[in-house]
Amino acid sequence: MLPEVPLLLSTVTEQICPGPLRSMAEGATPVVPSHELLEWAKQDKRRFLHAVYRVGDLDRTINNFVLMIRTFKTDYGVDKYDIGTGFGHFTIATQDVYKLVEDIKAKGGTITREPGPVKGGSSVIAFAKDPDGYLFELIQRGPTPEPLCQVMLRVGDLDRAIKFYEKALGMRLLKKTDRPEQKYTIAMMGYADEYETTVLELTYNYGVTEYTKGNAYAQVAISTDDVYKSAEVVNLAIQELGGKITRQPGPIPGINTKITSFLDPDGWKTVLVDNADFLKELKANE
Ligand SMILES: N[C@@H](CCC(=O)N[C@@H](CS)C(=O)NCC(=O)O)C(=O)O
Repeated sequence: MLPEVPLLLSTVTEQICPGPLRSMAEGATPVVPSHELLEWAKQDKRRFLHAVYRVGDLDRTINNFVLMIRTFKTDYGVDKYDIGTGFGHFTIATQDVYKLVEDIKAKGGTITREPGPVKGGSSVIAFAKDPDGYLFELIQRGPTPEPLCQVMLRVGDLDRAIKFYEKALGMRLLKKTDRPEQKYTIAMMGYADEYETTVLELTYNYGVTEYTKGNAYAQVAISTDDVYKSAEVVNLAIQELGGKITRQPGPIPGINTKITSFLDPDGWKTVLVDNADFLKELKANE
């Protein structure tokens, strides 16, 4: 059993998973037929482990956090990052958005959208901006084991993105919401009910097919029991839908945690991390 630790937000100023950039898993001839590989990805022990984003001043970020987020990783000497137009926000669930907004204001934080029902829907939301310019959506919900409940990324082709995450990562389309008045559609992708786990919130704005990535937001990390097999599955999805393997499966030198990483067809990065190695890292850091 994996421990029920909430998804972590990691702030970094360097690529934690450097590796040679190759166009795809070179020479990866699947030894298992592709339909079995795709099925295996759905059965694999997958969960969101953390999201990584870069900040200009780690102490400032930690001091500014009044939210339930654990941050780690250290600094690099860069004090400003470009968030780009594609990254949307991290969503934090709280039982009382109004109170959280008051707390953030009292501590000098910036609220960019006052609490109230989302336009075109009923969930009560607000938005806060952190010192690096990252937006945090605050959403009112009952108690949850995963307070960091959504990572919102904008995509240029929603059907392609849904197919990609289903195939490459064995995720399920948990919910699709179209808001024609607001001219956007969102797809919630994940491994379990969106009220129980962190999900990817993929947003398509009508007619917008390109966004800038900037260099601030980095990636989400997802667990797997087998990074090698995972890379073969990802490769199948890449061949059909686009994307790129950015790190071949294998241990990170010095740490020995096995990972593989890739970009989706929109250029968003995911790192798959070996379950047992990740638990070893957690224990070592206790
Ligand atoms: N054009 C928006 C589409 C996504 C969107 O509007 N999301 C909702 C939350 S699901 C929102 O931010 N609503 C703002 C509001 O209700 O004030 C974007 O790209 O951020």
